[in-house]
Amino acid sequence: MKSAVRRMRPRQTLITCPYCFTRVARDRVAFRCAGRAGHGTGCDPRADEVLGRHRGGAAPSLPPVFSVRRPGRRARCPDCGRETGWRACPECHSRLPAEYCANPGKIVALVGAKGSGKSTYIAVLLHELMNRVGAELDASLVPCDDRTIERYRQDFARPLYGERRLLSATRPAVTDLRRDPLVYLLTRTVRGRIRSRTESLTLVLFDTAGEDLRSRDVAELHLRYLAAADAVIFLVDPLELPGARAALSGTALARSGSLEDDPDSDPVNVIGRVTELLRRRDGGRLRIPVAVALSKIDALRPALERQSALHRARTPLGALDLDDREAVDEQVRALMDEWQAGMVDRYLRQNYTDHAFFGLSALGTVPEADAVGAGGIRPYRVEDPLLWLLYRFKMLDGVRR
Ligand SMILES: Nc1nc2c(ncn2[C@@H]2O[C@H](COP(=O)(O)OP(=O)(O)OP(=O)(O)O)[C@@H](O)[C@H]2O)c(=O)[nH]1
Ligand SMILES: [Zn+2]
Ligand SMILES: [Zn+2]
Repeated sequence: MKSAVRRMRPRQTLITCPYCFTRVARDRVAFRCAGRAGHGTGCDPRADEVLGRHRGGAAPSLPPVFSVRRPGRRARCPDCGRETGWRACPECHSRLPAEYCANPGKIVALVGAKGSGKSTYIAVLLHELMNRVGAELDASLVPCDDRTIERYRQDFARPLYGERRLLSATRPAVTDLRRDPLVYLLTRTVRGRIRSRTESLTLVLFDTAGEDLRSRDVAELHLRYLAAADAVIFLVDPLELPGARAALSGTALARSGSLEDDPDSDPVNVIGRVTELLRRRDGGRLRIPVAVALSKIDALRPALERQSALHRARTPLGALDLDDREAVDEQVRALMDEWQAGMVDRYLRQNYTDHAFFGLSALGTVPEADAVGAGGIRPYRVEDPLLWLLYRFKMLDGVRR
């Protein structure tokens, strides 16, 4: 009897708010009154201090948030009696999208040192998921809220794809008023032998700069973000690995090592800090999959051997090509060794049960002064870490050729 009860209350009864990363029990999900919209008889908007505090700006003016005893898809406002389907996080009052509540999915955290290419990577990855890779995987990528739509357009798509300008440096999140993460739901129909099922991955992209994670003054939000993560992608800029500089020439060499004396740009420091924070929730080796991706691999390609897996394009199979995956992993590991960065691998092996190496380029070529190269944006293997994670989460098949 007991076990039956337990089976009926799976872990799914907790939803992680993708904005403040608080774990919320399903029966604590709050609602926001629909207000007067198109009706004329709802509650008046008022300053929502809770939401304002969370976002770090002025309190927005919105109808009130309320809780009910047994929250379903809709609830009646106790003040005005009007029905609403607008669900909200009880902690931060952010809207919880219906599709997210139905299928909370996995949270993927993206972390990288200063200048490692996070913003550019996010912009290009999202663009690829909406276009080429989305089509290949038969997956849809849906932004979960209006701020995500707006931020993507304004901060990422317009400058990079519209104006072909390189993205400017992100300010540390602590001082950033627009510290809302970008929240997307990546949904795939996975064909099973008996029936198909829909699986979702919540991509919560919160461009965490390495300096946000210095152990003493870590912001509460970053802690919760990492504590909620089901997977981590570390972006490592190979141009900041001292050993890799020998392989560079021309513009790439001129652009490398610019942050040499800045400990925040050291990938090993960033990986160490994140691991320390993750340890606060788990002892022993950490079980979440970790993808370590060398960004800006374009700068190194001239120096790589011709037969290197990093010269090949991935064949679009709609599945993870396991042979290709192993070849790239091996190649990047070997490169790291050659660059005296082999300790990254050893450190990860000691601390995580599952990690893999990747090499990618968001831009495809070394950029000119502050513009995208003449050939435009030609991303290379940007989707690889995500495909691997989808495979790990059983949302994508693995094939051998
Ligand atoms: N060669 C090459 N350079 C890149 C690539 N992506 C980004 N860069 C360069 O790296 C610089 C930093 O990129 P950002 O995307 O701003 O890096 P970030 O990690 O968001 O930086 P912070 O916001 O300072 O933490 C850019 O100005 C580009 O010049 C790439 O794919 N190839
Ligand atoms: Zn919240
Ligand atoms: Zn009301």
